[in-house]
Amino acid sequence: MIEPEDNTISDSSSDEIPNDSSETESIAEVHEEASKEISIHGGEELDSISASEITSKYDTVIIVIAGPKGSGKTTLLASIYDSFHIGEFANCTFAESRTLVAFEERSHLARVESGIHAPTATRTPLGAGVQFLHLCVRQNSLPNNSNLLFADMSGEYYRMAKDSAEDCREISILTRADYIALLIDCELLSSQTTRHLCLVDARQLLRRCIEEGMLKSHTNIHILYSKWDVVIKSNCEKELEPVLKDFEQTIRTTVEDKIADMEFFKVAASPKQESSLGLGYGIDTIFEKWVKKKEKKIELDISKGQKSAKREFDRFLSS
Ligand SMILES: Nc1nc2c(ncn2[C@@H]2O[C@H](COP(=O)(O)OP(=O)(O)OP(=O)(O)O)[C@@H](O)[C@H]2O)c(=O)[nH]1
Ligand SMILES: [Mg+2]
Repeated sequence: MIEPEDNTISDSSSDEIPNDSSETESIAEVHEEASKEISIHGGEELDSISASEITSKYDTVIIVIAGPKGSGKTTLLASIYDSFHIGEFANCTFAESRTLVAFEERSHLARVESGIHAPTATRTPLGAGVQFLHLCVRQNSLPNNSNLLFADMSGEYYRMAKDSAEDCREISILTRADYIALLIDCELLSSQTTRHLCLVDARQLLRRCIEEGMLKSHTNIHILYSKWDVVIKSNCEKELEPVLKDFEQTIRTTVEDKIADMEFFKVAASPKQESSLGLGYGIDTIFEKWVKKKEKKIELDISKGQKSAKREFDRFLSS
């Protein structure tokens, strides 16, 4: 079972509130002070409460980055951030981010990692729960800014959700996602030994999400074949073609009528130096789709469910 996240101050200490009213009052004051602090953004990842401050103020696109351990989720986020450093990206310009430190950290680690080949350097720990990264951009053709919230989580969640209905239901943010970007690791896809299993795992996760009601009619699923440079290097593009065609047909049949849309992309957030693919290959196309204004605004008002909900996620999702 997924361990509960490190809950907010009000949640984690609620059991300890004594009956004495004066003491209760002083604890309440401390809590109030603490929640004020939460809304002062230090640039780190947002928890669900701080994330919902954004979603309640702005029309926000929620993108869940999902995929097995090491499939490149964190590197993908780093690559988006880095692209805005260079300048205009996907017909957008950077406006602001409340999680600059978190982006900077990922970007730094991704750079270090690609340089020294230390595969564990950027691993997102399971204990970190789901972390939200915020990005506000201006799409060049539109007058208003677009707010995006990315949910980054450890690949362990993916495995647990795939294997257990209960754990799958606990990733409640899936039900609110406008986009679920599901990464399929081409390192696994390129090898005959791991290819079958990695596709079966992805299918199994989606089936589980359907069974547990985690995919909604507003959900868009983007399947990202990550590290596409590895496929090119392994010279197995032709060999993979029918395999992927078959995989895509099968999952379309499984989920397409339950969700808004499903698309497939070949990407390489951080291709190895010898690759002919550019940095962030294919990411601009996807990002442009994410930024596009949603047709339907989803209000996330945490206050209504805050008292009864036990977990941060649940409070985030109460509306
Ligand atoms: N060749 C290649 N390697 C990549 C690419 N993107 C990421 N990687 C490498 O894949 C490894 C894992 O990347 P992460 O971004 O940490 O993966 P993750 O999905 O966040 O992993 P967890 O947080 O453990 O679930 C790192 O060594 C990256 O350098 C890519 O486009 N091409
Ligand atoms: Mg990660």
